[in-house]
Amino acid sequence: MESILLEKTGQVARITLNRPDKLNCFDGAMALALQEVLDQCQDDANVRAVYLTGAGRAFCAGQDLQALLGADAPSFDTILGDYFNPIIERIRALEAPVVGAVNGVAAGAGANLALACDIAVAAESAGFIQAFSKIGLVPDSGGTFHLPRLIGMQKAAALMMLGEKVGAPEAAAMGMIYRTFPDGEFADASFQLAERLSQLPTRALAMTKRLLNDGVKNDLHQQLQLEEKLQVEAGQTNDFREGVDAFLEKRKPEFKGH
Ligand code: LHQ
Repeated sequence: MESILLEKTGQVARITLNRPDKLNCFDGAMALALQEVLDQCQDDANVRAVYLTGAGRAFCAGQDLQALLGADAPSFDTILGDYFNPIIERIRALEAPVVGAVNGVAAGAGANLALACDIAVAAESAGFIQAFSKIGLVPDSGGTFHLPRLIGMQKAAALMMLGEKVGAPEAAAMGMIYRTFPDGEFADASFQLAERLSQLPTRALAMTKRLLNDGVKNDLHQQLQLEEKLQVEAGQTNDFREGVDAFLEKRKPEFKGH
């Protein structure tokens, strides 16, 4: 059974974490397979949105803890340097927006994988656990970068130190994720979000993502300069012309993504 599935529906790439009997926790092969499909998404001009979800009842339980045992267990350097970090960096660098569709529990690196997505949404019964402290580790996979920026230092510290589970509605209320959907509607509603994104002006969304990425390290002057540069670029796209034409003609725009 493939541990990562990639299917294309229209211009959406659906990536499924697929080890449901182990709550989609990652071993090395699965991490490398996810890197590979993220590269395929980046290289395919026809992919205008990415949808990342888990098979079965969980989103992802982080690192496969069983794979840490035995003589051929990977070192922690390898697990982070070769497996998880390149996944997080690929998601942040991917030009197409990534929807993290958290269908069930997201724990450890699995929770932080969801937080690295551009728009994370969750089923109402899903939950997030910064499980690291429970096993004597520190948060990784970008969690200490993304979580305090999303919910503030105090709450991030409490969640990361206590390792308590946060239910999806509470996660949405504190700004950790964009929103929840009722369980019965989750699969369709979250996928529709990715479909909507795939019909928007893709170049402008990619530049928006770059602005948000760079905004955390730039000062105001640098950020204003970058906004100006990218707005000039956005203003040269066909989608900008189409957006203005459609507005003036009082019709729905048909964005082509360039
Ligand atoms: C698992 C796992 C799992 C193996 C469920 N591994 N089997 C970076 C650097 C270096 C080293 C380490 O890691 C990292 C990054 C990290 O991600 S560290 C954090 C690793 N993850 C965790 O500590 C979470 C461990 N899992 C859990 O706490 C629970 O399974 C949660 C709360 C996610 C779900 O609980 P339940 O709904 O009660 O399910 P369960 O515990 O019964 O799990 C179902 C099965 O999945 C079970 O197997 P079994 O054969 O008994 O049915 C679990 O052993 C297996 N599983 N997570 N990470």
